[in-house]
Amino acid sequence: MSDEFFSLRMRAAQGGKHQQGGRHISGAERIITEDKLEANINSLINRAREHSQGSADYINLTLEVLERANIEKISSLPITTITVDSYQVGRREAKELLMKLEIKEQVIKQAQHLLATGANPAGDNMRGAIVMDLDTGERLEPDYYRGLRASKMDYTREVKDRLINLLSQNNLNQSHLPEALALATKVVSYLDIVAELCWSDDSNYTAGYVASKKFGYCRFPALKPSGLDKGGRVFFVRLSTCLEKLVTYLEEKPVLISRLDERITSYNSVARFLEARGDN
Ligand code: PML
Ligand code: MG
Repeated sequence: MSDEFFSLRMRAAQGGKHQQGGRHISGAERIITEDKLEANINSLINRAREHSQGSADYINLTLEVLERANIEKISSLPITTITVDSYQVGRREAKELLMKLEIKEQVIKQAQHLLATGANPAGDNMRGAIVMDLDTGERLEPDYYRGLRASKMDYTREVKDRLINLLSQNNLNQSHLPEALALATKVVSYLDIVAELCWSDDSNYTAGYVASKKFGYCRFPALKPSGLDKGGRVFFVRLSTCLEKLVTYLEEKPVLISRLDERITSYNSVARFLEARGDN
């Protein structure tokens, strides 16, 4: 058996292919060795067929051998929970944190409005992320249905096991959170991406986060009301960025999280979090 790494990707939809109007159900990214392929392929198919968003009738699995020398190894972001007792407070607190990253208030409001109402032209969720100029709020993603999909990121097996242990010791979610953390870690490691705002499009999962190099992965248990399936991601970028390079990095560059940042903290407001860091 070889010790090559494979990128395994799953994208699933209901009502036909994504490009033909099928509704996006689920997506996942793995970077794994050959001995783990079969188990992961089976579990991703099951996930697409038994998803809380519905059972997929279109499942696309892509398998690609990666060149070892091309895999970038990085450390995970530290995790902070800002405890909020409603999604309204969550959105206000998330806005506060994004403003600390020098994103204009009006731009943040626009981003939150798009996620809350459905950012594609039909008023539904996009398949990938919005790319937004942090000064003007201009949307830079070429296709408002597809958006930009960060791809080819995962943890080494050892880091994934330790992360799951750490999350379980801290009573944190062990399914949505690790995948969101891997994506956010890859996304904000890009120089010109200052922050990512996300909340889940899963109707029974209300959590979301603001990720940045500066503050790490800051999660908010509520960023949307329960029962609603409107959600998605916004990457805030500097306009000076070369969009083509950014797209190539996010979609093509394999990133393996090979170091775990074990810091896990919790605060009852962004102000407290900033105060503890000496950032207020
Ligand atoms: C998703 O469901 O795709 C995004 C989940 C974001 C929040 C994860 C968490 O930190 O609990
Ligand atoms: Mg989801």
